[in-house]
Amino acid sequence: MNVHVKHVEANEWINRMIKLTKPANVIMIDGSEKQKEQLIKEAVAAGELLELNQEKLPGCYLRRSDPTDVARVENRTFICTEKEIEAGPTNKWAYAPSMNTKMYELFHNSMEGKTMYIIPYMMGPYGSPFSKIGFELTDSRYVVLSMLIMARCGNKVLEELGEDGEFVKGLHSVGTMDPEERYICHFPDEKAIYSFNSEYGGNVLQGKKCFSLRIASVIARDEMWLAEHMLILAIKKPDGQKVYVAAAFPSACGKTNLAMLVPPKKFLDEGYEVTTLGDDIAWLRKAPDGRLYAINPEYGFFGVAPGTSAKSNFNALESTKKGTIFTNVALNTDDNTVWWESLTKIPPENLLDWKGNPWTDRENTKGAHPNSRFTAPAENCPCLDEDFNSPTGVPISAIIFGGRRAKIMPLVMESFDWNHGVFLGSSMGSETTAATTGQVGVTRRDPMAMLPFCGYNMSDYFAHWIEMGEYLGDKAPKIFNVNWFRTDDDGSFMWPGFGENFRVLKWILARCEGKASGVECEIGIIPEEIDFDGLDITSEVKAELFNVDKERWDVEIEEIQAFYDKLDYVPEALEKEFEALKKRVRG
Ligand code: GTP
Ligand code: SPV
Ligand code: MN
Repeated sequence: MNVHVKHVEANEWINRMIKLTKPANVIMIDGSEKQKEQLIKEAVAAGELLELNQEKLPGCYLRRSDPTDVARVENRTFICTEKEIEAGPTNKWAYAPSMNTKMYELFHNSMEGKTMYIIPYMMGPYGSPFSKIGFELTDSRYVVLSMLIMARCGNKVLEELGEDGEFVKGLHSVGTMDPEERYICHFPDEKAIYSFNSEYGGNVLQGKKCFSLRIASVIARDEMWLAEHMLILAIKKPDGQKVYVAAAFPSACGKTNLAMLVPPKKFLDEGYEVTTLGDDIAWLRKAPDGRLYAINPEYGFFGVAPGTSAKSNFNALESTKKGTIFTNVALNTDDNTVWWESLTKIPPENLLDWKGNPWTDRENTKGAHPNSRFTAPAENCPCLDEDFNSPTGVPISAIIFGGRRAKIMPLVMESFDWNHGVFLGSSMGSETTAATTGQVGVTRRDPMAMLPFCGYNMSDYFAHWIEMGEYLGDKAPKIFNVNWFRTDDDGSFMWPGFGENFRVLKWILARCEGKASGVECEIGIIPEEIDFDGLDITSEVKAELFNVDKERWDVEIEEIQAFYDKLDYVPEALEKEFEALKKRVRG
């Protein structure tokens, strides 16, 4: 069994992987509708996908995963290098030669009797200096069909690769699904990715977190750009001018929702409009005009289903109406459609839960898994920005960091300058969510929302951010911090969030244009005034949303210190920022 690819090095590597894994059959993914239809047919026949109501949801399918395989597995995700210091204390490190041997053993004969699909994929628009190419060799049809949504795949990519282009190598096998032997391995030096015993998105759709963040962050460090866990959106002002922002929030903390936000009616009437460029990953580079430009390397949305409704995120829901794969949501057996928590206030009567059993204990169990997802083509999104496929990307005016903080962080603040903004990113905390296995709701440091995704030493990553500021000089975007998740004494969210977050974006926009005033406080610059007009919110709540509680900040400083102490080093510029914060808070 062998294949022929024009690219010499790719051809040699692919045939070596075929020899190693010994598939019974090899299929090259060409990106055609016809091939996709054939694969869907086979997947349905094999029970890997369940066909949904094709009148209501054309081209949509339901996937039920292995119940142990529902999220990213950070304790099974490795950065494999020669020296531990290259991965740093925030990553799980493995000695590259030993892990290589382990991979060789795992993948030996791993595709016996199965078909290997060769997916040539591109992260980024065609014909763009930002874009990069990878191959994923997989024995999972579900992975192929998901990759076809999430990345640009097929013959067109092979054409762009040519005979000597660069590419990232990727191998994936479903294996036995043994969670103890689950491996998500990255070899930054070889630019290689291996995923074994999982079929969950973030573990195995290798173009996503594995390539576009872990491997790309290393390339970005070397080539002086940024690969970040950020959404990209555009705000069109009533005068027609567009301003672009990028925002990094940890997993399941609101990127998809902010990216597709519908402004409150008042602002729509005034002529504001929000359009989406990306909901999870941004690659950012200095352009010839000196500004920082961003592209979204992905081609689809792998979004959190629960919480998504016509009210909370109309555009995301619309995006899932055709050509979408739903994973681990509930099935409405009356009309063969999908359901998840909050899709409707009252759940339909006849539901199978995410495991496929009648959903009877509705008090104590969930219908959909909390990390159930939709995999939807970006082109479906009603508010997709016209520059989604632009090879040059869009110029970023503001970078926003944020997380889930019940008490400490204000609704919004601006950093004093770039380095202070990098400090805010580096010291970010957030309560954990269901997007990764482990306890939910514990606060952990998640710098720049990149804790699970930075492919190299976090200290060097911080130093790289500081260096990017120097490189961009006075054309660097302004940096902000937001928090939609402040709670009152009952534990309820104080801020309505979702579309109302536009009010915060509007202040950010005005700050970028030098048109709004801010007040310097201990932790940053907070708004003197924010447009709360038409919002039912008390003055006490307004005040509380911006309250800086010195006692809590005293504890926060200790927590930041504990995190910084764990790192190999803290760049001097950040030490300085931290010292200045301590002085301002503690006097
Ligand atoms: P990943 O895909 O894991 O990276 O997640 P994400 O950052 O794109 O998060 P997403 O927008 O999918 O939101 C995750 C959860 O947060 C959903 O359950 C949302 O309903 C909820 N959420 C998003 N925005 C807001 C908000 O402004 N306020 C509140 N209270 N919840 C929000
Ligand atoms: C996240 O967890 O940040 C996601 C989903 O966007 S995953 O692709 O699994 O990483
Ligand atoms: Mn994400």
